Amino acid sequence: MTKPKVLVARRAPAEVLAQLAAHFELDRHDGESPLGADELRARLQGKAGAFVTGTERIGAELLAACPDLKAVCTMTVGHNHIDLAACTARGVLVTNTPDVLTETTADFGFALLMATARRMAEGERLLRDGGWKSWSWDFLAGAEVHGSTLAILGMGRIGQALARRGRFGFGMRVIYHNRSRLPADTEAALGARYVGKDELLREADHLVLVLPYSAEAHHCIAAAELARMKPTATLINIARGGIVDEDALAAALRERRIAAAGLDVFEGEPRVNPALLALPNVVLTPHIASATLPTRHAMARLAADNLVAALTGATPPTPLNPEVLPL
Ligand code: 8YV
Repeated sequence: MTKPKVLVARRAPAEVLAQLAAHFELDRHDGESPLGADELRARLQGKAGAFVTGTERIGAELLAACPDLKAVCTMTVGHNHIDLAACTARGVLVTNTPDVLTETTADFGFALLMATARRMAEGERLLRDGGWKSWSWDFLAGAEVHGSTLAILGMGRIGQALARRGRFGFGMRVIYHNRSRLPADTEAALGARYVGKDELLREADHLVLVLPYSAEAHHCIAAAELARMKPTATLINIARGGIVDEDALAAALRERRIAAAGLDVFEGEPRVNPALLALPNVVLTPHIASATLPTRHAMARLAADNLVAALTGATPPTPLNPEVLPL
């Protein structure tokens, strides 16, 4: 029996490639840069499945040009790079990788918050540049983390993992805003209080963005929202770059209308807005919130498990549009 053909669009761990190769005929793109749109379309011809990451855009036009495609399994929890409605309309299954990266991503979110509030990157740069000459009472003095107000926009799995760290690790007051309010017992267990978006912005000492990206979330933190924040506040984004209007953020940081920002995601990544690069009070990291080896292995395994299940008639563990099943 011939094996179904599958495109593995980015490098993946060896054990995951071996698992996929046991079931499928693989076409692997092992280059360090993602395939361009035309090349992706060409390589998907005749493929029943695709193992992708956040760098592959799967839109309606591409789907129309790849009629054999039955399953797109992404090694990410966020899936704004995939047109889910278009996939569903064509009966193409989409899966993502929730849960396995929650704690790791929350760890990084907290690390970025700490580094930003306590000016760690600025201090490190200054020291390496030979700028550490002496001591003074306000030398690199930052914002307090323990006992301050942690404001979380987007209270899904990662938001809740951040809330636990803030509440129980650092004795923070936790407030959140989300499309839907959590059940009362979940709020109580997290020690988190639901507030409107305005109150969230006004009360935040540290505002962390962990909401999924959508048309509605595009630039939902822009000049008007930044103007509501305290001048001492920090803003952390570990969700998607497009949620923040980067020009408005750069202006607010430059004019010290907010104190600092920590960004792991960018609107045009891997390009970074030059206005942000020019500022001292922003910590910039290259989209690495889920980047530990155990977590990246778990993400790749889950994406592969989904693909194998989808194309062998089994039930995929984490489908986004299970209504298209069976394929
Ligand atoms: C990915 C992420 O590593 O899962 C997500 O949604 O943002 C990260 O964990 C990133 O998208 C690269 O593919």
